[in-house]
Amino acid sequence: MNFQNLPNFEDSQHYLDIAFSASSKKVKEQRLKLRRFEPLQRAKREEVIRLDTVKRVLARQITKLLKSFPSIDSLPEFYQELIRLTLDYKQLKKSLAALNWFVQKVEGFHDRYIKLIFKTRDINKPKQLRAEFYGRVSSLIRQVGDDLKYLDNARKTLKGFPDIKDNLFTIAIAGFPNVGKSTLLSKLTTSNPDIDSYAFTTKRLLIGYRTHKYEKLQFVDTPGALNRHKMNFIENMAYLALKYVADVIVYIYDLSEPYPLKDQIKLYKNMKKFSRPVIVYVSKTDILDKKLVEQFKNDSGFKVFDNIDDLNNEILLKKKEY
Ligand SMILES: Nc1nc2c(ncn2[C@@H]2O[C@H](COP(=O)(O)OP(=O)(O)OP(=O)(O)O)[C@@H](O)[C@H]2O)c(=O)[nH]1
Ligand SMILES: [Mg+2]
Repeated sequence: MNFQNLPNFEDSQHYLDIAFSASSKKVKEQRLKLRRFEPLQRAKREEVIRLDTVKRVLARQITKLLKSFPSIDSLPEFYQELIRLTLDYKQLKKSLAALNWFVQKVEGFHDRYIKLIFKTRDINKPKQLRAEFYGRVSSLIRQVGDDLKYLDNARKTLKGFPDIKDNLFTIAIAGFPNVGKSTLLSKLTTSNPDIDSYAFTTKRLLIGYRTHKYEKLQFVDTPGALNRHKMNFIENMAYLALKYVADVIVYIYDLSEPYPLKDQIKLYKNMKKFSRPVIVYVSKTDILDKKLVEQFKNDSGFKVFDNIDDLNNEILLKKKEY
């Protein structure tokens, strides 16, 4: 899902200005035609044009915003949870409903005031009715001013969400900070992530792709330490990616132990809760004592991969089995 192109929600005055100026413009355009009518008819028709335009412009602008906003209940679970985590879900729904309410109210007032304009025999009345309608509309849109603000903030939050495709076979790369997750991502995909020698280099969910036999594979680098009780935002996001997006997990052991092996084993065991196949990979074997790697492979009790080609084949095998 890509939330990058959601349009801005402007403040209420912005929409009023657009609607009112469009209505003046429309009347100007029609002025010649309107001259054909006798004064009462002309006064009526002029105001009807204004009301129609204001209603149409407002309904179109606000409906466009509503349509551009993702329908939360039909989003993939990953995004629904992410929204629950980062936004006030109730407020979000309330604000969207408020904008819907606004459009309906404007349409209701429009119909009512059009009828009143048609009925009157007083030449001054159409203008008065139009002013009243404008007042009503201004007050209505002010009532949803906070909702527009809230939705614009929500839009900014959504913009920061990672663009994860929910229809691709997905491999999550997990492990402690600094073990080489991003390095592995760059080896397995065409992406070029930031890699550095300190822990917590990666500050967002990194996503990479590779095509195998015309089929795209999605790789997600899940940064952070996932064994903490109080997880920060990025760790929560990584957790949700493992829970909802991953089809296979590649768990990296780093035997140079930036984090003690026993903690790495504990985190590895924790991966079980996601009920996905977990492939184990040991990183940095180029700088590690060969004996240490062999010993780990023998003692660990599970299958361990230490080179990229074998790891790749195992991933493809898991995909086949999927
Ligand atoms: N020699 C060697 N160095 C590696 C290997 N993999 C990673 N490194 C180094 O280990 C450090 C951490 O690598 P990253 O790929 O940034 O590790 P990470 O798990 O993404 O780290 P965070 O994003 O901080 O969680 C970097 O200095 C890498 O160059 C490897 O296979 N061999
Ligand atoms: Mg990283």
